[in-house]
Amino acid sequence: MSTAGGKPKKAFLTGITGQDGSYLTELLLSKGYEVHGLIRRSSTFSTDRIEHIYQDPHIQGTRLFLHYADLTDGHSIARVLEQVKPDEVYNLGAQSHVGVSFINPVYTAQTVAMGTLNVLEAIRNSRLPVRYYQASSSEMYGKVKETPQNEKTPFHPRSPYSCAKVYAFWQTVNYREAYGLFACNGILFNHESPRRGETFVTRKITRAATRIKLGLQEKLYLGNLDAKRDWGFAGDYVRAMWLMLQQDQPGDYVISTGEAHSIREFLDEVFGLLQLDWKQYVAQDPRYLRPAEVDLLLGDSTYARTRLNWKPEVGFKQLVKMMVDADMEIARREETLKKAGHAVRGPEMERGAKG
Ligand code: NAP
Ligand code: G4F
Repeated sequence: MSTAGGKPKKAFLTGITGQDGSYLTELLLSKGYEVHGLIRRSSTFSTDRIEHIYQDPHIQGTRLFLHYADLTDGHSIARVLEQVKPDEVYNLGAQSHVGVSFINPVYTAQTVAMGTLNVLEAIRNSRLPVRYYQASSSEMYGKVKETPQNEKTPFHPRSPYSCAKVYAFWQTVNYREAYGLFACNGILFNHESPRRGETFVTRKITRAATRIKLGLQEKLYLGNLDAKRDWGFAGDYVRAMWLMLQQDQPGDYVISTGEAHSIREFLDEVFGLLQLDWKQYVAQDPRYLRPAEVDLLLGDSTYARTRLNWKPEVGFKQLVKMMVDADMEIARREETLKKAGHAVRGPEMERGAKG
């Protein structure tokens, strides 16, 4: 069990309701932590990804606590921090969709850049001996200067999202250098899972392909199919976050698989598992093209593998199968509802929004 002064360690997470927040919560609870998470007020529940943990009678109200606050409201962050007095803070909250950041650049900067500064300031003013993790991104490499990308590769951000992440990266380094904060940047390459948001390309594809297989959807509309990404499994990546905060010294680490695939290859793999030819179902919609694209991301995580003794456990084909299997279960449930005469909402309903 992870303890501080004989008591269970306390972690505070922003973004607990997101993909990574849910996996990190499971990991921290398995290590004996008391976990505190920030949630935003919304008119519908946003806690689907952590509902199974929250409802566990051994955890609810004793080891997992949720607090209303918002990254754009520094006072709310400071209040929660003073109340919780955590040992570790994981700043995962963000408007994390690159495509949407071109539509809402100011809000994206408010959550990603100013939100990070709000968390760092709250920590500094609290004078608590906190260890801090910043969710930095491979998107910062953008128009890449070298391949593969490592901790020394210069950044060239290509979207409002990645410009804001570069700001947050350097503020994290600055608080380490200026105030001696134990602050780490995890420069994480794309990581996916059955809990991935449905408007990111991998999940959009696995949701659509499984629905197409069952006759619930006819077409899948996508943008640029030539981009390549280094896709890993989110469950592996949250382990790296935790490991960074357990070291003697803070640092910045690239976390990646070291293998890149194009969107076309991802489509081949997904539709192949379902014995379908994706070319019959996929069409291009210019609304999903971005004003500036990131063509290739491929990470070199040698430093993390040696210093943290970290490596990914789940490979590309295994990840795709995991996502297809999980989405096939959802599609089957939708099929049953449809047969019973209920309206089912598929990702196609979201075509009005960019994804
Ligand atoms: P995600 O699923 O989109 O989750 C984002 C989280 O941020 C959600 O919990 C969301 O809350 C919260 N959030 C958004 N705006 C907020 C605000 N104004 N105040 C407080 N919370 C807010 O993202 P993810 O994939 O788990 O990624 C976690 C972090 O890692 C993000 O910072 C992302 O930018 C970064 N990252 C992700 C990847 C990746 O491939 N997944 C790679 C590199 C870096 P609601 O549920 O209420 O919307
Ligand atoms: O799945 P994506 O939206 O992920 P993207 O832009 O790489 O960003 C994700 O990974 C980053 C780490 O590198 C994170 F920091 C960030 O928060 C997020 O989690 O798009 C991947 C690629 C892009 O090249 C995009 O243009 O897929 C292409 N794509 C093609 N059609 C599409 C679509 N992306 C989306 N979302 N929707 C499409 O229809």
